Amino acid sequence: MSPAAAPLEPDPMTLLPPERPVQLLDDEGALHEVDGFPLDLKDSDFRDLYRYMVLARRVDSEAINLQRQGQLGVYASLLGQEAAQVGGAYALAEQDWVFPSYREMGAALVRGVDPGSVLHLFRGTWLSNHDPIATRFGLLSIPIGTQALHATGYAMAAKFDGKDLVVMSYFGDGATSEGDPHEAMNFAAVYDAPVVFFVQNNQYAISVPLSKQTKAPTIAHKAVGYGMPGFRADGNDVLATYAVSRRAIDRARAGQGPSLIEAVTYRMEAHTTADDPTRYRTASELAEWKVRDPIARFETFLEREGLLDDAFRAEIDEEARGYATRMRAEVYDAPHGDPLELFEHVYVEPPERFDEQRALLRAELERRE
Ligand SMILES: Cc1ncc(C[n+]2csc(CCOP(=O)(O)OP(=O)(O)O)c2C)c(N)n1
Repeated sequence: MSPAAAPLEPDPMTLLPPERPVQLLDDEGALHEVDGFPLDLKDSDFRDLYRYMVLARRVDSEAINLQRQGQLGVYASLLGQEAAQVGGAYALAEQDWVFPSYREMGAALVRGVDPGSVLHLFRGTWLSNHDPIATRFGLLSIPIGTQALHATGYAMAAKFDGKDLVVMSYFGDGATSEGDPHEAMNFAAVYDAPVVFFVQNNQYAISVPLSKQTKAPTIAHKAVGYGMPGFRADGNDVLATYAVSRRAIDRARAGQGPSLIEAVTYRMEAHTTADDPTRYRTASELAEWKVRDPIARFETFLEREGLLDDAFRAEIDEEARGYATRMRAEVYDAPHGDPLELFEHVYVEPPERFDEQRALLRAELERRE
């Protein structure tokens, strides 16, 4: 007989996920250990997790400011999702890879990507100014769910090459309603690829609430159909997102294949700076989630543990100001590239229609000069 599953992990036989997400920090910031999800963190890790979350929030608000100043065309905020992003990325090893969507500034910070560099995508100057190979952090992906395929492909190749690495793909609840993540998860399961699909269930796909985009009881249930475990984590509890990710990453590294993590969270800001969320969600819903703020909850924990003092806060503040300065320096009036570059780097041997389209665009640009 298989041992009884801990109540908060998927059933080993049916793979069915638990209803209640894993939570290590309660709403008052008190730590409760959960069977099957041990914490292997030191005090310095706790402080680091806090530092990354605060920096992510500060960098995020600076990006919103830059958009409001007209320096960025659009920006997708992570406000409220700091714990989901930071906890997951923090559980990765140095050699592991991340394939992000467009909302992963927090995960980017943890991986050592300079936030200013990725803003080029939102300014439309270039795809990014970071080196994906050096940082093992893929380019931000605007087409929904495509990065899940990149993640599976990369993980399958790494396995074929006998490399010790795990790949994490971040995407949203809405992405699970599209074809690419479906194919990515199925292939990953069939090939036992070392990949973790980290779904930030922030309750909305732009204006479409979760209840209107899936009939599945939870996002984690979708894993059952692929034959992989689906874990659920309180996405506003950084210790839960870390511990659940640790478990899924260790599994993948040990050759046991992929898993899906559903981090239950909430997007506190608009979908992007081009969106008006008051048209589709209520002030009371927002207020309900505000009290579950991931940073405030972790702060209470750190204070209880005596790990937070003014000197540390000042240090983070200084670091955040440094980031903001560099972000402004990087994107302020950064020149736009040549639109004709659209046609570069796509095909080794471009099809004929590319030549026609390039000529059309060139003529259009000349007419506007
Ligand atoms: C292939 C594709 N289809 C549609 C869109 C338009 N679109 C942009 S964001 C979005 C919703 C995504 O929601 P979700 O996956 O939950 O991620 P979130 O934005 O909430 O982080 C859609 C449909 C797109 N970018 N790419």
